[in-house]
Parts: sequence; C-alpha cells; structure tokens
Amino acid sequence: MALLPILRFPDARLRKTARPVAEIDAATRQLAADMGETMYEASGIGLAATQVDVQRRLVVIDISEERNHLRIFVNPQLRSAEGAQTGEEGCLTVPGIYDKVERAERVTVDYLDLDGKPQSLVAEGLLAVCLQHEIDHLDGKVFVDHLSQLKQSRIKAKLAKQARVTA
Ligand code: GNR
Ligand code: NI
Repeated sequence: MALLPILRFPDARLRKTARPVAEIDAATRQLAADMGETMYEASGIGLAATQVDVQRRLVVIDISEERNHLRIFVNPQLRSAEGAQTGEEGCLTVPGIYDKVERAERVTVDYLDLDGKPQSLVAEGLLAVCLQHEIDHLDGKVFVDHLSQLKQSRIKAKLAKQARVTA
C-alpha cells in the first residue's frame, strides 16, 4: 500500500485524457488499492487516476458515512443521464474551493469490476454527482470548468496566493 501524491489545479497534467485500462492485472489492483488509501487519507469521497498522474480510466469512490464501502470502477462510461441537481462540489486537486455545479440527477454507468466483469450501476444523488465528477477527471476536466470565467480567474488567483504563502 502506498499514498500517492495528488496533483494540484491548474497542473496541465489534469488536462490529459486517460486511456482505457487494457488488462486488469496485479498493477491495476495495486493502483486501485493505493488510490483507495490516498482517497481515505485525504478524506475524499472519490478519486480518479488522473489526479495521481496516472492516465488510465480508473476511479475509486466511497460515499458511505462509515468509510468502509470502497467502489472501484474500471473504464467507467456514462450510458445515460436524466434530470438535474445542483450541489456544492469540492475537489482534492482544488483544495479549499467549493462551489455549486449542476449535474444530472440520475446516471447509468457501465464499467468493469476488478475481476474484469462488465457491470452497470444506476446512481442518483451524491453518488451520481461523484461519478460525473470523476468521469470528468478522466476526460481532463475539473469541476471549476463548469463555473463562470470570472469565478475561474478568482479561483486561480486564490490558489496562486495560497501557493505563495505555503511555499
Ligand atoms: O471529496 C470530494 N468531494 C466531493 C463533493 C462534492 C462533489 C464531488 C466531490 S468529489 C471530491 C473528491 C475528488 O476530488 N474527486 O475527484
Ligand atoms: Ni475531483
């Protein structure tokens, strides 16, 4: 097990499109375990491989209160999306920034489990939000992309200031 360093917005590597996982092998399982450990340590509810600078389509999510229900999604694909919901989002790659984003209320996601078996999940509410947020990461998108240009420039300025203070 290992903690992986999480990239910080606006790192250009967050803009890369992740490639599908071709074969689920020991390295894939190790990466999923390390991503789970990294997500728990950072108190996040999800983590996409892109955030730890691995350009592969792999996502871990745990929205449970008890933090003991790790869900792993290999090659997740949004098959359908319905309705709308708006909630505050945050992101481990954009620390300290929270803002409202509109997402679909209910999604169907096709993916492979760690045994390579095709699965399909219908999700609503926070789980649906998290899946959309994580699949965005695999496509090189960050939640702030959904905000106005003005908000995006304010966020960049705030993060740059934070970086100067902590340097
Ligand atoms: O920990 C996280 N919380 C969160 C809250 C609302 C909407 C989305 C998220 S995902 C985020 C972890 C993260 O950055 N995943 O990429
Ligand atoms: Ni995120």
